[in-house]
This record gives sequence, C-alpha cells and structure tokens, in this order.
Amino acid sequence: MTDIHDDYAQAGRQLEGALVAPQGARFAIVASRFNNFIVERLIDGALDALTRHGAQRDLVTLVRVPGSWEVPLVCSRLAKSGKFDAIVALSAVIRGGTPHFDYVATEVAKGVASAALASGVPISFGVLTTDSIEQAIDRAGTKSGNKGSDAAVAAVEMVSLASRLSEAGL
Ligand code: INI
Repeated sequence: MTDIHDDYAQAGRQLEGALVAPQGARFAIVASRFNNFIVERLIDGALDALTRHGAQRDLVTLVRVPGSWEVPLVCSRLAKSGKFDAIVALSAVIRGGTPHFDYVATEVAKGVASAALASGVPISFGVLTTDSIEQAIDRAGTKSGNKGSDAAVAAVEMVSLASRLSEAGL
C-alpha cells in the first residue's frame, strides 16, 4: 500500500501495484511469428523488462503462435490453466491494402480483453496496430520506445496489484 498523496486526500486509502515482481511470480509471453522481424524486438524488450523488474527468468514461459489471430486463444488457455500470474500478448498487425488489417486488429484486441476478463488473469496488450512498417519499427525498440517492454512492466504492476488487493481482502 502506498502513501496517500495530497491530491487524493479525500480517499481513505489508495492501492496500487509496485513495479517489482512478487517473489515466485509466473509470467507467460504469447508472441506471434507473423511480422517476426518486429515481434522478436518486442519479445527482447519484454524479457529484458521482466528481468529488470524482478521476475525470475526460469518462471517466464514463451509461447509462439502463427499470427495475431491466434494470440487470444492461447492467452485464454494459459490464463485458464491457473499456472500464470500474468500474461504478456505480443504481436504486430500492420495495415496493408485490404480490410484484413481491421478484422485481425479488432479481433486480437477483443479476444485478449475477453480472455483476461473471463479468467481474472491480467493479460497486457503489447500488440502493435500500425499503418506502416516504419511505425511498427518506431515502437519496437527505436524512436517510440518498445511496446513489448511497456506491456511487460504493466504485467508486473498488475501482479503486484493483485497481491496487494488480496492482502487488503479485495
Ligand atoms: N497476423 C499478424 O500478426 N499481423 C498481420 O499484420 C497480419 N496480416 O496483416 O495479415 C496477420 N495475419 C495472419 C493472421 O494473424 C493469422 O495467423 C492467419 O490468418 C491464420 O489464421
């Protein structure tokens, strides 16, 4: 539990997660092979962030799937297994000249969200949806940071938050 910040003085208490993985926290990364050149950078960023934020490498499981379309099903299966405290979903949907992008991007977002809500296991969304390869490169460890790393940090925070909510009986 963190200190009560002045801006929130009207709240009786404030709960938030730390950016440190609780001891023994188990993470899964579900990553697509489609747009592998980009997604490998997201995986590198996620693994690096998990380790820097206290996760044990031997408690991180990486599962590869063909494309973004397949990400939600595997996230859902892993979440329901009860063997992971959080999952990081990583893929890249890059707009082409057809409506295909819209179908895949919409379904991966909806599917990941519903897998998390149905299971109660946090699944962070490190799925790039970009108009161009350049935009994807920018978000995979260059100009605009690394969205795999950002998603991994969000997963760590959610595991920590879950533990603090449990301690508070919530
Ligand atoms: N999968 C992606 O991860 N990104 C894409 O940009 C993409 N596009 O554009 O086609 C893509 N398609 C494959 C899809 O995710 C499935 O793997 C495939 O349709 C088989 O089910």
